[in-house]
Amino acid sequence: MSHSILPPGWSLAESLVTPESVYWSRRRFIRTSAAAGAALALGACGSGANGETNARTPPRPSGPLDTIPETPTRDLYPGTRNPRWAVPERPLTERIVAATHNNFYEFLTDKARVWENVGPFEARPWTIEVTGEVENPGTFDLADLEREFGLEERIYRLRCVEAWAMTVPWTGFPLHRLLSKVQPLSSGRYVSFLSFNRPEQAIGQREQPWYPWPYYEALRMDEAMHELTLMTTGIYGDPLKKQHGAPVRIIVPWKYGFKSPKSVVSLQVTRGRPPTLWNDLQPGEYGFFSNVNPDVPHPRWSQATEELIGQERRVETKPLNGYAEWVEGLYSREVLTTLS
Ligand SMILES: Nc1nc2c(c(=O)[nH]1)N[C@H]1C(S)=C(S)[C@@H](COP(=O)(O)O)O[C@H]1N2
Ligand SMILES: [Mo]
Repeated sequence: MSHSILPPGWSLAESLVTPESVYWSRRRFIRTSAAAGAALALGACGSGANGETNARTPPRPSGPLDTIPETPTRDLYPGTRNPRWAVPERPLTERIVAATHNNFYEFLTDKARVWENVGPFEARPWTIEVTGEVENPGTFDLADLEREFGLEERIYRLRCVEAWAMTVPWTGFPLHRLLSKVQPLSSGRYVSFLSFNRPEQAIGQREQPWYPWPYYEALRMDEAMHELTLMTTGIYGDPLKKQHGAPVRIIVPWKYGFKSPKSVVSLQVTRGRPPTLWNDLQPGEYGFFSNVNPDVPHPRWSQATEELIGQERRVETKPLNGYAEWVEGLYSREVLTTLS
């Protein structure tokens, strides 16, 4: 078995056959939903593949949509749609397509089958610890934060560095709400994020020990405070499915997807620039900023176009993923024109 590091683009060739893998995962879904339907007809206490909260999530989900953890804030979903953030030029990705095309290496590197492995992961209850250069550090219950800040729905483009893309309705609250609550000191110039570390619940953490778990990412303070940066707790009007990073992940829509860490357990506000996982593993391929830029190719492939997953077509990639008018002012020319 190879123990070499497999960077986000290792399976690019596979992405060329994605319509087929989507097709096969749909077949599997149709089969498993039929089985779930039969179980219901027999009076089994079904965990429906319909987005309902499950009393207990079984070790193996019955289908890709059956991975929503029991959520104490279920009544807050769907959040209020914020019409300011829409993607008028292309349709939403279908929820089953999004649920069966995931990068979540803590579970599996095969995107079509991540969902099959997330059952043992306990996504609620959940706390977020905030430490570092802040006035009010603390550990916050996610449900309390959701109630305090309220939830809104925003449709964003999602662009993976592997040159595929989706169009997704996320639910959440802006990260700046949480940061304002803890009050960063003037010495706090960056925010780093840590994902969970539970090898007993995540087969990919057990079986791929060569990745430096837990997943770690970071933003500059102005990026973290930007209105677009979303603490994301839901997708398609429901709480996040586990394969999308339940119960809370960051979404930074103008950056490549790996800058949006899933299942985040802590934030640290720091003086210096924190290390980030993919930049540490392959600095020549993945920069700290990693803003979407069609004019700067990855060293191994072009970033000029992207495949819209589930639609079997490619479109041109937009500078800063279509968010240039809101975020271009954050960056120097150097950052905007190079792999940085
Ligand atoms: N903890 C963690 N976060 C992660 C990843 C991961 O493997 N682990 N993959 C990233 C990548 S490469 C992408 S493209 C997006 C995919 O999000 P989605 O599966 O919800 O579409 O999650 C990002 N966040
Ligand atoms: Mo990605």
